[in-house]
This record gives sequence, C-alpha cells and structure tokens, in this order.
Amino acid sequence: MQNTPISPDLIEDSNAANAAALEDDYASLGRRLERLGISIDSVKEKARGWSVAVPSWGAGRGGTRFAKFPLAGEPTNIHEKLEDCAVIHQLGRTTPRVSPHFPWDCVEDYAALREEAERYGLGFDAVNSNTFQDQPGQAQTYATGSLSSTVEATRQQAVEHNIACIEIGQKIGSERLTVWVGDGTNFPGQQDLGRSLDRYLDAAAQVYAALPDDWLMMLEHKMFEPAFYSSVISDWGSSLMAAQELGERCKCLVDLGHHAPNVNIEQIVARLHRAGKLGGFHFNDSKYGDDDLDSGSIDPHQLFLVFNELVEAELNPGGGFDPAYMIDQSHNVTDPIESMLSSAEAIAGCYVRALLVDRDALHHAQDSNDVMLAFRTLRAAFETDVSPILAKAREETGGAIDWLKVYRSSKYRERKAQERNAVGLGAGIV
Ligand code: PSV
Ligand code: MN
Repeated sequence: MQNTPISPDLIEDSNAANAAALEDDYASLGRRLERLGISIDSVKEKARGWSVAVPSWGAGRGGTRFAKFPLAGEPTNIHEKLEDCAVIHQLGRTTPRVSPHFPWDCVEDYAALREEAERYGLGFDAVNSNTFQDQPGQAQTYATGSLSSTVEATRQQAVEHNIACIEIGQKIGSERLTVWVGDGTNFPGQQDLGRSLDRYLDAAAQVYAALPDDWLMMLEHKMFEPAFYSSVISDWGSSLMAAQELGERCKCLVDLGHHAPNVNIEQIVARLHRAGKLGGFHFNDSKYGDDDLDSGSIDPHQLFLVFNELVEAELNPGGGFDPAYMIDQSHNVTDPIESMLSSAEAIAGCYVRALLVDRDALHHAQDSNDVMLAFRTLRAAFETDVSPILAKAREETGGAIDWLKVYRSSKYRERKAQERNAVGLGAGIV
C-alpha cells in the first residue's frame, strides 16, 4: 500500500469544491486554443507526462552566510526529507524523483532507502557529490580545491568520493552523477589557470572511467562562489570543453543561477543541445547572483525562453534529447514544501506555454525576417494563462487543484513540529 502523508480524503473534498470552477476555466481556455488549432487535451497529456526532480537538500530551510532561520518541523535527515518530498509529489504530481546529495544523505542501508522512497511513490534522480565541504574525520581538506587540488592525495580523495557516490547511486536506482566543485581561486596569481584545469580533467577522467555503461556524468559550471576570483569550471565554455574531452557520456548541467547577470541562458541551452552536450538543469531564479530563489519568482520570462529552446530541441533531437530536470533552491523564508510546489508549477507552466508556441508561424517569421511577428508569436504563448491545464493534470492524477489550501489545512508541518527533532541554528544547508 502506498504511503500517503496527506489524507487523500482531504484532497478529494477540496477538489470537489473546486471542480466546477476548474471545468469552466478549462473549457474556456480549450475554446481559445481550439481557435488556434491546438487541442487542449493533448497539451494536458504532455503536462501529465512531464516531471522535475526535487533536491533532497531543498526540503530543509537553507541559509545564507549570515544566518539560518530554522522552521519548526523541518526535516533533519533523509527519511524526513523523503516524507516531505512525498507531500510535494502527492499534492503537485510533477515531482516523482528526489536528487540526493552525499554525504548529507548517507545511510547504512541503501536498498532499504530505495524501498522507503518507493512506498511513497518516489524514485531517485541524479546523485550529487560534495567535495566543496570538509567532513569530520576527513584526511585531506578541500580548502584549496578538490578534483583540481595541487595535492595529489586530495584529488584522489575527491575521485574516491565521486566513485562512492556512483556506487550508492546504483543501489538506489540512479543513473546520473552530477559533479559540481567549488574549486577555484580568491586571488590573482593564486593558481595557474591552465594547470588547475589540467588537474581537474585528469581527476574527472578517473571518475568518468568508473561510470557504469548506462550512466551519465553531468558537469555543473558556476562562475563564482565559493571562489571569488576564478572558478575551475566557471562557465558553459569550460564545461563543454571538459565534457567533450571526458567522453560521450559526459554532459553539461545548467544551473540557472550560475551565470553573470543578464547572460543569455537560453542561447547557452541551444548551443549545448547543438553540441549534443545538454545533460540537465538545476532550476531556480535569481536577481543578483546565485540567489537560489524560487523558480519563476523573479524572471518567469527567462524561464519561458529556456523552455522555448527545450521544446525546440525536443522537436529536433538531433543526436538525442534527454535532459535531467531538477530544482536547486534554497528556501530561506518560506516553507520548503510550499516553495517547491510553487516552483514545480512555475516550471511546468513554462514548459506548457512553450508547447503553445506556433512553431510554423515562428519559423516562417524568423526565415522571412519579420521581427515583430516572430516576437509576437512567442509573446502570445508566454501571455497565455495555462493554470487550468496544470490544475486539470493535477486533478486527474490525484493531486490537489488548490495545493496551497490543502497543504495548509492538512496541518502537516504543525504535526511534524511535534514529532521531529528541532534543527539547530547556524548557517548553511544540509
Ligand atoms: C552549487 O551552488 C550548487 O548549485 C550545486 O548544485 C550544489 O550541489 C548545490 O548548489 C548545493 O549546494
Ligand atoms: Mn546547482
């Protein structure tokens, strides 16, 4: 029997109260789309088949360098995180997989962890390694680098950790490893910019060599932080260079917050797809830097433009198109369950809007250099309110039409505050 942390009756009762209004909105949008030659039901089916993974670490309150403000009832270990991820999926129905991070999510028995997730109807997505932080008892420090460290023993330790992550991943049904390193420098001259990349590539090749045949390795670039002068895999250029050098099953992962302000991320997406190297995403939003804000909360238009490229790529897969979609956010002032439900809805909404783009009209306008018509074609899709499609997809799959209301009325967090250990103060995510 499936483990449902929220009472299905609560969802059913709430949906019954919202069903008539949803039918009305869905029918109205359906008529509008029909005039454009689009079947709303076929779009809704695509929405039903779409999903994004949630990060285990996003289930807890994040923190900034300055403080963390814990939430009563927030999870303190992977078991409690899974339970919260189950709530997110039960209500929203678009997040059936969890992306774990090691050693934060280490347990004794991974077969049991997999079964625990399955009882919630969840699976595991890409495993993330952590060589950006020292752990108690660790032999070598990562203070001045991990895979690119000048110290051979440190590089070896980082390689071994990544291989250990792959081994855990195999036990929990994952097929991808995401490698993000905090390696870089804080001072000009601190390291040789060329040789540090050589060291990284040499160590990353050892991880790649340990990759099972059906696995992908995804390299996540980031311009700055924790290194503030240079990062070893700083941008999509370095990431692509490294992925091409490492091999066929090494691809690039785009975290939306890891670029300089105003960078045209949708163009990066198109370029990486063209090179056959688009491995996956970490969705979030930002205003200033790697803010890790909720997806779509600051710049929903950019998210839509990214999905416009993804739908284009889906229609023209070339050598293949199978990116891993994941959320990567830090929820500092909201309940993470609410933030991830809201984010997953924002991301799915951009996907659905991108499906509504009249591609023939767009391509024709592009080819004939009709700038305004091309722009208006995209804009028409962006301005369409697709919430009835998303709500209908949720309703049909057992989720909640009004997930926020159901979640709050379930008093889930209040109950967890009684059951769970309190999280300590201090900064940072776990
Ligand atoms: C680094 O900023 C990052 O985006 C990487 O994906 C990490 O694994 C994650 O955040 C959690 O710190
Ligand atoms: Mn990330």
